[in-house]
This record gives sequence, structure tokens and C-alpha cells, in this order.
Amino acid sequence: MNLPRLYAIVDVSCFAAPLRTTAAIVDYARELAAGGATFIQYRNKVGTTREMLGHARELRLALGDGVTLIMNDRADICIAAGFEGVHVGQDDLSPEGARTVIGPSRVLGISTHNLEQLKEADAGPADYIAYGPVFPTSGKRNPDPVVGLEGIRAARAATKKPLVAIGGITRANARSVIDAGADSVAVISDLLSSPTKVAAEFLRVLV
Ligand code: 3NM
Repeated sequence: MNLPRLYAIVDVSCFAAPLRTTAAIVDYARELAAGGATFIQYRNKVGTTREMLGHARELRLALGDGVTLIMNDRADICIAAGFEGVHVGQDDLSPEGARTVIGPSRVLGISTHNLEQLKEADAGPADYIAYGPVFPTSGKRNPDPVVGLEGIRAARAATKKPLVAIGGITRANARSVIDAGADSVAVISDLLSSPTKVAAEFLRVLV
């Protein structure tokens, strides 16, 4: 698979309670797509299954075929909402279990945080591997230790699978992360203030 340089994440916890509406989530994703984002993950660590499925169905309806939608954690909701793939973490469904649920054609990604996990993921059924946090991040509770650009170089040497760098990535440091060997950068916080403009700026610095 060919990953685009920018992997935008819509994290529902970034939307405070009165603003956490389906319309707000969908508008935000639309704005990302308007800036050129073509690969978007929906991440919801705070809501109910019903909320997740509601958001996901509306996202799939609102965003055209040009956007690949990835569901965080939940292979069942990926299928139910017609998403193109699922992304699992170290404490979620195993990659083998997720693959069984989604079948051979959908995209499967996995989060890894050290070389041991990365090598295990490399030997498994994931289509791409995320590695991080590259830099200090406020986008995740209890993040693993920072791996740095050196970590990305080591990860690049350890897998031929598409490599997604994550954690603390901004327009200012994204180029260095790609230069260290990542195929794509996954971003939550830096996109929030002005999604269309910032997504376009990421893509401009990452060509
Ligand atoms: N996963 P921001 S770091 C969701 O290390 C997530 O696997 C990470 O948010 C990992 O772009 C992270 O705001 C947070 O730093 C990314």
C-alpha cells in the first residue's frame, strides 16, 4: 500500500462536551479533506459504542471516495460503518484478530513503541506500522518514552512495511521525520487550530 505523507487523526477527546456533536466532528474531517488530507483516522477513547458508530457512519457518508477512513481500535465498527481499515494498539485486539474480523482487503495498522514491538508487527498481518512517540506529546494519555528521530531511523532499518511516525509532530519538524525514514506523519494537535490551512501546509512541506 502507498501511504500519503499526511495521516490526519480526528480525536474526539479534542472536542469538549458541548462541541462534541456529530456535525462538529464531520465538519472538522471535511475541513481536513479540503486541505488535501486523504487518509483520516477516527479516534474515540471517550465515547460509547453507539456514539462511535453514529460519528463513523456520518463521516463515511460525508467524505467521498477520495478519503480513506481508518477506525481506531474497533474492527467491528470499521465494518459496520464501511470504513476502509482499522488501527489497533498494543492493548487492543491483536493484529491477527483484527485481520480475521476485517478480512484480507481492508487496511490494518498497528501502533508500536519500541523495536521489539515493531519487529513483532513486521512479522504479522499489519499493512503499515506506526512508531512513536517521536517527540513529547500531549495527544495521548500516558505516552510511551519518546523515540526521537534516531528511533525512526532504527525503525526504518527494521521494517520494509510502510512506516507512520506519530507523537508531537508539527509542520516545523515533519520534514525531519520523513527525512529520518518515515513514509507518513500522523498528527492530532497541530491540525486543530485551522485544519484546512494546516493540512495543506503539511503537504506542502512534505512533497
Ligand atoms: N499515539 P499529537 S502518540 C495517538 O506513540 C498517539 O503511538 C502515539 O498526538 C504513539 O499529534 C499519540 O497531538 C498522540 O502529538 C499524537
